[in-house]
Amino acid sequence: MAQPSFARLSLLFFGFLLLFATYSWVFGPDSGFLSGTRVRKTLGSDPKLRVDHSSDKPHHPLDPLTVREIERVRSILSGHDPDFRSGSATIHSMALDEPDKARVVRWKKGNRLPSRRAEVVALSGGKSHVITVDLESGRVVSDLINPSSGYPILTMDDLIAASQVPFKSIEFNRSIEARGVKFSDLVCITPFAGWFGPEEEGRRIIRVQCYTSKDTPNYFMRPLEGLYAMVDMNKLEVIKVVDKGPVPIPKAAGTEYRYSVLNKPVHMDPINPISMEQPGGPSFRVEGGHLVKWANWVFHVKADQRAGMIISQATVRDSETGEPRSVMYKGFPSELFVPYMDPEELWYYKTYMDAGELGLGPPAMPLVPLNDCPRNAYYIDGIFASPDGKAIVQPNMICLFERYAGDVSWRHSEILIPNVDIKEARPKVTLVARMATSVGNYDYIVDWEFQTDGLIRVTVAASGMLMVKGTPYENVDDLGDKEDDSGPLISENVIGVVHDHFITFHLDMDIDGHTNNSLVKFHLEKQRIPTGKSPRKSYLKVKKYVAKTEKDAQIKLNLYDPYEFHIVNPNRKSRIGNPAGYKIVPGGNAASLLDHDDPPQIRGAFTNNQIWVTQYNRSEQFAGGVLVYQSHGDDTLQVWSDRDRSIENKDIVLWYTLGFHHVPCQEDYPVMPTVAASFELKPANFFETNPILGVAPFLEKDLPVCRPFASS
Ligand SMILES: *[C@@H]1O[C@H](CO)[C@@H](O)[C@H](O)[C@H]1NC(C)=O
Ligand SMILES: *[C@@H]1O[C@H](CO)[C@@H](O)[C@H](O)[C@H]1NC(C)=O
Ligand SMILES: *[C@@H]1O[C@H](CO)[C@@H](O)[C@H](O)[C@H]1NC(C)=O
Ligand SMILES: [Cu+2]
Repeated sequence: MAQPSFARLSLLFFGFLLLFATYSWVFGPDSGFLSGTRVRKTLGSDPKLRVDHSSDKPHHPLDPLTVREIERVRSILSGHDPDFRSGSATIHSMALDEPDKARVVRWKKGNRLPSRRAEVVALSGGKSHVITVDLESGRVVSDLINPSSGYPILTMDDLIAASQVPFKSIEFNRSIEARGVKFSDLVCITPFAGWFGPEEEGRRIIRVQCYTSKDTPNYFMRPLEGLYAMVDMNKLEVIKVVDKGPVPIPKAAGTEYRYSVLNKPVHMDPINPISMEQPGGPSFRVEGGHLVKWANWVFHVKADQRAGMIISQATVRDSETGEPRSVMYKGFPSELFVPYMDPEELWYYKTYMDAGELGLGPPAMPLVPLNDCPRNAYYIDGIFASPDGKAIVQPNMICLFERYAGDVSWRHSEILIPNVDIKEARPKVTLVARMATSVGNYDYIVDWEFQTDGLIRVTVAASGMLMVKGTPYENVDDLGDKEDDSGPLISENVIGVVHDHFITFHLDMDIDGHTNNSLVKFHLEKQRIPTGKSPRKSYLKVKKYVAKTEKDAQIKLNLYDPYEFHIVNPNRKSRIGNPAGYKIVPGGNAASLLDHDDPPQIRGAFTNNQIWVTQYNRSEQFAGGVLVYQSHGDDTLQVWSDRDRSIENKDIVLWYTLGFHHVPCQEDYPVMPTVAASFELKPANFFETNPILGVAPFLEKDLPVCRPFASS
């Protein structure tokens, strides 16, 4: 057997993240997450428009840490703890420690910025540290050691190192050899540990599972089933190797997905390229790199290592007065939960929480112009800290674009008035902020879409590769009544294991001010009509309930017991006395059906309800806790909400979980077409009337011959 070179090994064994490969592809081998600062940006595909971030300054209190600030945090930490200087302490996440809300809300352009702080989550001496660093004074303000169960986000270095550990074991090597796979064809991924009891305590553990990339880049479809190694990530030792015996490895044929290699005829008439042109240029501006102004909206957008993308201070102008009115202080995907439905030893632990275990930011690769985002898109970079505290740039991580999908924003035509011809229709143009993150096999595309009528739509689309299981069966008929209960056969020797995806959004609604909001539940109650009163026998009546405490706001959706859920400001009334509000409008959804005593569900307890409202608490941002890896579920949204604090006429936070049950099918192979679900935040008695009544229609004369216009 040919001995692979070390370089080849490290490329092959990079584990969970294709990230590394892409970093070196983007930056060249000497840069990216693994080393050094590379500070530049590409706009669209034009390399001439790269932006240098090395001297960026913050312009707004919520602007993310700059390259210089990250470097400063690094030097402050080196002074604080010699382990940072020597490199034995590692930085797992770093973000702006946002100033108090009251300070941010009072801040106006031209004011001095509130003092800049960073929150660093690090591992030092096997312990988790949550460190607050003040950049102005150059001091560490606090250093909490093991504040809860769990460990910080995994770093790329963790995953690379862990994926190589099994090869220290002769037993593991023999298991690979027994499967007839060349070491040079292996790609090993690192499924996260979950948490299943005290024997896993006191050490960071991870599993390593391998695939073959022979004749395909889509190794995810070619598992070496029946084998894993459990690894101690601190000691870089094998804890155990589990080999249940070889299972036939699915074939490579049919797994290719790259257009340049595939050469597969599509039996359809070709679609000519389409793009939306804006002859007058874009209608939005981005000030200071993060503050977006479009139509009647202003909001702040930034990349974040953990949440991927954060929208802050979304403010809409009043349609009557022009007054800027606050809608949402902060919105972001707070945690994900992706439990697989196979209790077997090789699969039971696969219960991912990708935001807190991995972070959605670093795997959010540069977006692909014209395909991930339309031609008129503007791109924003992400800036993160590497494990050794250096700044790294993720170019083109977020895109912003105006969307015109040919939809109608309102219309009416009138026929009953004699001699009056009325046909009024208005086009719907929206503004989208998008990020796409590739957390291992899966890709999530997260969109925040703003409409001029005040509606915000949040959409999550899932694509990428299934996590599949090898099986000896090649045909459903061979399975007979032995049908594998972990999922359907989707190709020869491939089972698509059933699983769920849940994405829990933190939605800090601030309707007209940041302190005084309430949750009002509008219950649609069926009334039975006494015989003889009406030809009808039943109807719906709406009854209002104001939620008093957090337990009144632990909400499960039910089609046969419908409610509307409004966040209102009881102190801000419309002309006719309705409190100004926004309602959350759920879309297609799924609930977690796991039992509440099941360890993954205890950790993922933020999915016990689809909607929650909690009292604002600046420490309660991440629904699965600050430290999620191997957490026991002692710091989740369920725990906070069970404190049952008052939520009436208070600063409150809305949480919404969007979910999919995923029963795989053949179309999901070898890469799945996107599946999307969304929810809306919709004004409800917020405006006095239809806020876009006065908006002009489009006219032919305003749209001359299309010419390409690089809007960014
Ligand atoms: C296992 O195989 C790899 C790749 O051939 C090799 O580098 C490693 O030394 C082997 N491990 C042992 C314990 O022999
Ligand atoms: C707003 O909330 C604060 C804090 O809960 C409370 O003291 C104040 O009375 C409220 N204002 C109104 C107008 O209800
Ligand atoms: C705020 O949140 C933290 C973390 O959950 C908790 O320790 C603290 O008690 C909370 N404060 C209040 C007033 O609920
Ligand atoms: Cu899925």
